Amino acid sequence: KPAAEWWHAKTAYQIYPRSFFDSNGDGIGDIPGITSRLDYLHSLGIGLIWLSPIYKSPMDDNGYDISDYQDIAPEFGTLADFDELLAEAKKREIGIILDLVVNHTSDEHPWFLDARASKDSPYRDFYIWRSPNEDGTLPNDLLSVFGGPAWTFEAATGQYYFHQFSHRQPDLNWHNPSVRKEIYRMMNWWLDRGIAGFRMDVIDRIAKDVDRAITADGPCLHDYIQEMHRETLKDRDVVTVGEAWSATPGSALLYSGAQRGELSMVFQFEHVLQQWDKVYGKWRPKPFDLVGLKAVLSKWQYALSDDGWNSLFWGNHDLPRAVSTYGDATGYHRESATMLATALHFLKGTPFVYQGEEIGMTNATFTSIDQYRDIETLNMHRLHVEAGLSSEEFIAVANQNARDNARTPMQWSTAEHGGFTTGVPWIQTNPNFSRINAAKSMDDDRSIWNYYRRLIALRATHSVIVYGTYQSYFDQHPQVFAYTRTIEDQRVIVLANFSLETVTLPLPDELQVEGQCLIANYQPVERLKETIELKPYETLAILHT
Ligand code: TEU
Ligand code: CA
Repeated sequence: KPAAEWWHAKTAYQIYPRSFFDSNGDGIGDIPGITSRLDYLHSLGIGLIWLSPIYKSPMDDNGYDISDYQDIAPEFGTLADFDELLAEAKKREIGIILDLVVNHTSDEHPWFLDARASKDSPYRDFYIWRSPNEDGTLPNDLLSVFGGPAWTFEAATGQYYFHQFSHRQPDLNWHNPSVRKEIYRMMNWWLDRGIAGFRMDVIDRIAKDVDRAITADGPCLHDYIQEMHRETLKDRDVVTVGEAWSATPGSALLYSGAQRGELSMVFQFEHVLQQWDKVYGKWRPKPFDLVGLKAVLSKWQYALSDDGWNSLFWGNHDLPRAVSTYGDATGYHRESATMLATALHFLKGTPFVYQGEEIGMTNATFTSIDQYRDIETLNMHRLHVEAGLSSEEFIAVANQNARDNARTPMQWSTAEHGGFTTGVPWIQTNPNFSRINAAKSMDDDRSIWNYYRRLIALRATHSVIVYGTYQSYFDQHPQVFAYTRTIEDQRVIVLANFSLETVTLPLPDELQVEGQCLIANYQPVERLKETIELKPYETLAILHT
């Protein structure tokens, strides 16, 4: 059993700064805006904030393209604003973790500006350069995640540089010890400032071996993470989350095993990938499959039960809104949003709430490509249209899975633009803000927001939710997710109906118990008999002692 850590019982909240709160009317969310909303997060019970990138950046990928790791983007504020945010968060016992984006820099980073100018630059080997093949073709056929080749030609020096994302995000060469040294120095600079840790962007892709066409999970990956740990994290009481789309339960134990000296946990995406087409990914929707989803969730609960640690999330800034994806954003909005929260927050691991999820924000309903802002979506739109798809057909899919679904402004109130800005927002606010907004949700005791607040408080006060052993039930049931968490003489039973039908569920003897209803989104239930009838999206958790 892993030793208890301060962050085990915390609930985390992800802020996408650009869309959270605009303090000065320029239409872009900013750091003073976040500071002004700390009381909101504190009253929700949040103990940890993950801030998406706030560093200086030309914003080709909304800050995931960094041109100065030790400065703040002027549209977000200043270092003084950041220090104030940190201090104010600390007063409320909220730790702040920063996004560490070190697989690549911006093409405007001084290292790259110098490297691209000459083959003799001292920074040339900070990046990955290859000459064209003899017949003039690209070094190989590796592709960028955002579409098109992963190689861009640099005429000044006659070579290609490698980029797994946009051509404005050149990949760093982690096999160069000077690169690693610079990164560790920069990490220590932030850690000394008092941050609570890092979320590490595409950490599974840093140790690529391009000549063998290896991108994720490359050779030396875990050596580098262990070195990073020795040079920066060791002897500091911080929390780290590595983003790893390639993670399996096996590799997650390497990343997060207690004796490994690597990370606290990873974001793994098997539950997301399970829903995507094997070949076409998210651009070809698949019908929702609860049995498959449960199999993935259970697999991870069992695999990391004795060592390692899970992160728990339905959404983030790259994924569509949870209630639109797994629930019913119209007819059963409150019921399905609270059901999803329950199903996730009683699992073992650290829950991450993505901004707006706590009020049930839904996908955007854009009708024209001009309304989209995301580089990935704009690139994919161009490529799909070139390949013969109509713009309307593409937008129908983008409305389900594009990243901008999660990036529309946070809906604070019924004021214009949802109270996010007094100016013109950088991306359109979802017009449903008059119905779905924080002010209204905080006011109503039965709201999604108040339900999240109760859930988060339960985790903080019940060690069975933090450490209890997981056991799933009804694995083949196509509508209900059911599991228990057990520690010593305490057992929590969680039932969640993922469908808009009423389900009659016969219960096995061991679940026919009486207890305290911890939470429920219809009527509280204290006693489970031979059968239970679960209404559409009904959920409940009972503590039996
Ligand atoms: O995301 C990694 C990543 O692979 C995503 O781009 C994801 O695959 C894609 O959205 C699915 O279609 C991280 C960041 O979270 C993302 O915002 C950045 O764009 C990306 O890295 C590059 O830094
Ligand atoms: Ca602003």
